[in-house]
Amino acid sequence: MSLKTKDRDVFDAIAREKERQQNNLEMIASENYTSPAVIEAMGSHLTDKYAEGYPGKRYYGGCENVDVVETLAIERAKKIFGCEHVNVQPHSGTQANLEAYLALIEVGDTLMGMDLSCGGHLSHGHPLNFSGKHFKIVPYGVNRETGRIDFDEVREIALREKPRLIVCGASAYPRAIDFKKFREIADEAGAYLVADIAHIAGLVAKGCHPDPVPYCDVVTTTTHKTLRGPRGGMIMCREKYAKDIDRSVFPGNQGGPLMHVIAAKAVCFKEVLSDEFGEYIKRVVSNSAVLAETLMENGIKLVTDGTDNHIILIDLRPIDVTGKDAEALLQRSGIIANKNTIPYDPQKPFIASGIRLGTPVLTTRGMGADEVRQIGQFISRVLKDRDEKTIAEVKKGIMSLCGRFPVE
Ligand code: DSN
Repeated sequence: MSLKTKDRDVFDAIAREKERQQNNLEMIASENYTSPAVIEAMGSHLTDKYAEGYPGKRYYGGCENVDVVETLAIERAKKIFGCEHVNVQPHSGTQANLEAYLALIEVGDTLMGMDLSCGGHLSHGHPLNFSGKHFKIVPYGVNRETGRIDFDEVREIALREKPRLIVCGASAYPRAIDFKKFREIADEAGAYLVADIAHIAGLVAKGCHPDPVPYCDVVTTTTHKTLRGPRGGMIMCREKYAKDIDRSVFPGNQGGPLMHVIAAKAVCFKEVLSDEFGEYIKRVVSNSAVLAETLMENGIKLVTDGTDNHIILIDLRPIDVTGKDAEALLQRSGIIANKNTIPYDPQKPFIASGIRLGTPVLTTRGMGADEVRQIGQFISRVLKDRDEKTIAEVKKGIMSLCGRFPVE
């Protein structure tokens, strides 16, 4: 029986979500629209299968087909990132981080990560997250004036606190991350180095961001952001950590892997290996640069005064509007974004003084520099004017753009 016949409520909510995606500009930097092939793999019978263990070494019978998809995912990921070992089973990026930490260090050890309010991630040491509860956290931030990572400060903290593990990577940092510098500091401090490339994985895959693999003991990522795959995580590491990583994932922190998601990861990785994806990701970055330039030309202040990647972080304080209000104004105009703290934000995270924007979805829809310039002008008008006439005009313009770029 079809979903439509069996459960009209869920069917309708899914249909409305598709319409919402079509009729709005999705600019949340961590989101993307997957291909029909990725969605087909995710919605397959592989969801039915228990497959605890790894290809060829399972605790259940009947794993011959899931072994094929997991092996494909692993081999393709290795080819993309040039890494020695890959585990494609983590259910999420946070889980991948937990598994990476516990493969290398013990509960109670000192872990150094970027403060969430400066662009880091909950799983890099936030007090309410497992990372902050189970490890002694030493945070590092960014320079107050430049908004950029200050390596002198990172080094000073690392040498003083001697963390056993440093995690680098961010979820709201618009600049390139210098993994080589982090490696030098980790070596001086005697720490393991883990890079969380959840946001920039697609850029790393195609050489549009410095490569962490040569410098890090372990690299974690999600697969659903710039990689444009299914919602999930992945861990890459040097061969010498392979057994510890695999044990930390299963049986350490997970049971049965989500084989339908792993199949979709394999499909995503095949897409990433294509030249077409290379063109896509270059355009994500060039669109982000055009958007940053347009916003700044229109008097909008950006943290770090620009971007090197797919992320733009607006500092709203000079135009005297909060992140919460800006998010609502943009949503009424047909632009979906998220309020975000800016470094050393005077506001609480639920109000925030920033808006984070990203170009992955616009680019997936086929938009280029001309459209992004127009969108930058729309955003600037909404944020500065904040009146009904502007919102109505911009909404009309956005609807017309959305009509020209249908979602696959
Ligand atoms: N929530 C994700 C983001 O928006 O960046 C990180 O997990």
